[in-house]
Amino acid sequence: FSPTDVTVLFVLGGPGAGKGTQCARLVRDYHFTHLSAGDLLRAEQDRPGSQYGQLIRDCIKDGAIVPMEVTVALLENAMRETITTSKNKKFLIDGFPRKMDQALKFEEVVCPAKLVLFYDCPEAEMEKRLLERGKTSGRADDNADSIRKRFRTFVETSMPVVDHYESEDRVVKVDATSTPDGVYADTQTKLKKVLG
Ligand code: UP5
Ligand code: MG
Repeated sequence: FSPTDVTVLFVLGGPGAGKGTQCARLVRDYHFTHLSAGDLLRAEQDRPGSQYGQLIRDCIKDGAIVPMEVTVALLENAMRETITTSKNKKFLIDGFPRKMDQALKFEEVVCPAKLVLFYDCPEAEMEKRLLERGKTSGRADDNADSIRKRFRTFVETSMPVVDHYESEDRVVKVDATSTPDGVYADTQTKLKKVLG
């Protein structure tokens, strides 16, 4: 596909900041296709015959970043499939890029992102949300030990990506502490200002 007629928004934020929750609302109202890198990795992990299953399982449990070749390929395939089957070319890429090498690679080989939506949330609030979700989510990383590791990776590895985009003036930052609908209202206001 041609990078020039594809629109990509990166949706970033710490673990449990509400990226998926907000993406669902944006999909409902603006006809984006939502691609969560974490969801794609979990699906690949469970795909019979995948050569990356164990690697992905280990990384997710440790809150570590899966090597970018795997994630970029999954995203690129999903985009290609969406464009072929539904003709939709507007994508929310959720939870990616979370390491500088991924950011540079994706924008080089797939396409540049139009902007970066960043959900800003204090750790204490994110931890509360994840522990609550962990009671029923079945996610291997919704436990105190994995959450601590996810937070560390976020601060050390993923925030520099946000700072990089911030320095290029490409970040729309939204406070993610209020209710889901409150955060969404703020998202809409800020996106409107930037995208019109
Ligand atoms: N909730 C949401 N919004 C709320 C609000 N405003 N008020 C109160 N509660 C709110 O929300 C989390 C929980 O909070 C839910 O129960 C929700 O109802 C509630 P959600 O919308 O799911 O938040 P989200 O930010 O999407 O949290 P998630 O857990 O998905 O974030 P992560 O970034 O940790 O997870 P992800 O799936 O993206 O990645 C998982 C792992 O995959 C990574 O740790 C890493 O190991 C691996 N990975 C890579 O290696 N490479 C990648 O590129 C991507 C992932
Ligand atoms: Mg998510």
